[in-house]
Amino acid sequence: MNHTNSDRWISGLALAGLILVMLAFPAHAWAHGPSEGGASNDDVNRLFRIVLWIAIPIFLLVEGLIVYSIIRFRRRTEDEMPEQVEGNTLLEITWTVMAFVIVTVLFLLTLRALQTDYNVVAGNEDTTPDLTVRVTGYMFNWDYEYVLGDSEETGVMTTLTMTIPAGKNVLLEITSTDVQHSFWVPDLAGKVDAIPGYINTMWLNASKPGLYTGNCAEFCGLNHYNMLIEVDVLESAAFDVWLAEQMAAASEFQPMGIDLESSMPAGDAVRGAGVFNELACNACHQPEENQPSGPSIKNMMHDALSMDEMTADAYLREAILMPCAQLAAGWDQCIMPGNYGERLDAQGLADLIEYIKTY
Ligand code: HEC
Ligand SMILES: [Cu+2]
Repeated sequence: MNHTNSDRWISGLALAGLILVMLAFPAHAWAHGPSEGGASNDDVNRLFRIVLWIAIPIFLLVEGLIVYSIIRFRRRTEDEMPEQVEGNTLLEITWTVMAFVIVTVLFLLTLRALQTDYNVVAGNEDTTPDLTVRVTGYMFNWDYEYVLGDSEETGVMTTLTMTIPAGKNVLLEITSTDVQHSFWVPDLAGKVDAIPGYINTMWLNASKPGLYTGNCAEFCGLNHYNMLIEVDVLESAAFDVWLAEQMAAASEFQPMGIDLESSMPAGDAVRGAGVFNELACNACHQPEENQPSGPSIKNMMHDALSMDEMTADAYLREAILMPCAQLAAGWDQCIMPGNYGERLDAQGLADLIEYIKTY
């Protein structure tokens, strides 16, 4: 019979295709595999390995029996019927009890891992963190505020990148100002939701310096895919230097607030481009038209020049410091963060405006 032969060819090709597809993606499959990045991850990894070692023999047993049965009991003649077996009480009780025992053991181990995860860094009784970072999610970014210990304000705030020391106990206090987000850096720790009006905590103790990346893990709007997380883990001494520099800069810093009146220094477009990235304005404003997250940066100057009652500079200044005061043409919702006045001084604002003008 010819068709069984071609059936074999088709299954063979399908299998080869599947293997090729699987070989093409291993980089993605492993990108967030178990890693050794941080202490709270160690518990998760331990749990993962235990489950893996329980699952491997079961997998081999089940697949082995399937393959054995396929070969041993295959149909040899057109009208052959296999022996009909109706139930086996002993076998059924055995596998029910075994499954129950396995699930119970995994449940208890998971419960233990959850507790060490959320209480304090594994094996450490100290409940005062070396550093606290207040993590605030908003569409579509994260702001980080640094606090020494659990209460000594530093005045340092960053966007885009969170910088922390290696080998120290860092407490994250995670919240959101708008909708629900989720903070997830797979190589450092598990996922913790960022919920408006509520603070969730997570302990980090990153073992190795390096740049760790993650993503908002809760669908939060059209630019959710681009709500990235970067954690820069520095050697403890390098972190102290970084923090001292940031604190010095923060103490000199004179935020604009909602000042729309005072005269401004001359701006510099190149520096402005840096500010635009640092404050992650580009998360919402790209050069492309018709983005759902914000007006194209290319249209800003056009919109600013078409204001009759104010100058282009005054319009851009107001649009940045008080985004809800008047919405850009075609927009009926204020989703731009309203706190840039706290993040910009007069020079930063002037630089930003100068940069927008280059489009
Ligand atoms: C969460 C997304 C988001 C972020 C982040 C954001 N914006 Fe906006 N921005 C908007 C939206 C939406 C509008 C239109 C509605 C409005 O005017 O508030 C807007 C409007 C503007 C306008 C007026 C544009 C026009 O064509 O009239 C300017 C200027 C502007 N943003 C600058 C900035 C700058 C500078 C930053 C960073 C410091 C920034 N935005 C960060 C979403 C964002
Ligand atoms: Cu989000």
